[in-house]
Amino acid sequence: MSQQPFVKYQGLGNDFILIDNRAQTEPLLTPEQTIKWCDRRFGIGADGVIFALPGQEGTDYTMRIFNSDGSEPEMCGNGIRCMAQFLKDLGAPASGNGYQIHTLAGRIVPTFTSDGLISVDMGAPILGAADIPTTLAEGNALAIDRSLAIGDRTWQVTCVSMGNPHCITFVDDVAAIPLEQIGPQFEHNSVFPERTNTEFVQVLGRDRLRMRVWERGAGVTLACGTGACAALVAAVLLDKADNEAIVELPGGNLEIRWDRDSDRIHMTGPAKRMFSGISEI
Ligand code: ZDP
Repeated sequence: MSQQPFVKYQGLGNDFILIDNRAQTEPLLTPEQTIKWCDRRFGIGADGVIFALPGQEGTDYTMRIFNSDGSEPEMCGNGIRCMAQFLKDLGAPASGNGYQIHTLAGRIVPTFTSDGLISVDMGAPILGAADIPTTLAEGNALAIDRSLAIGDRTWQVTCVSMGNPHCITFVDDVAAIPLEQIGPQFEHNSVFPERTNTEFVQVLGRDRLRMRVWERGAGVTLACGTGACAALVAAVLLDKADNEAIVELPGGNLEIRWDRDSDRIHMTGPAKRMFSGISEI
């Protein structure tokens, strides 16, 4: 392909290739090119590619993201922090102390905190089974604490969508979970018609969770922003946590708060620019 500039960012080790796509309404890469770019040995290496497109529906910009397998998720929590930092680094004009960003999960609003972090209004969690989607509950009932047989055991799972689907299961020791082995069996289980992201969560206290994730379309990653939000929601619904908690991920910590008055979730964490380059892939 022609020479395409890119910038590499990571949020807690969940890493993305960012493309300045503000002059066109369609992503500059195809899903097939994305798979090649994300390859860690034959490409640039990333968990996904993010396109910063012109705004829609009254927003400043639009984010689209392709996973490393070329599939397109609705939303990405770590990715939207990287996108906000990318726009700031580009000097892109904002409507306030942050950006209004259109995503396939609706309008998401990241703002910059005084201590160099990015705080994101992630919107409301979606709890109806049909909307998530999962068939683990009837129609649009809540899929809380449902039994799911995978591998040689039955897991108690709770399903939450943050625009993208998540399946959360609480365990005594996240370190003991064979992610690579069972993650794909959750992701591709027939009870998840759009596949699913899966979070294994250990409760350290009512204000502290530890989590490991198997991501839909990306496999094991060091962090998942939407997953951390979904994990807190599941923990609150099962009365294992309060409305505000630190979520420890392999790549570092996120602060998650569920404002029950507005029903919106706020996620705060870092996003860092690592390097820029010109792809010749
Ligand atoms: O839903 C999906 O297919 C996820 N793989 C999208 C990426 C989610 C992410 N890890 C996040 O931080 O929310 C980027």
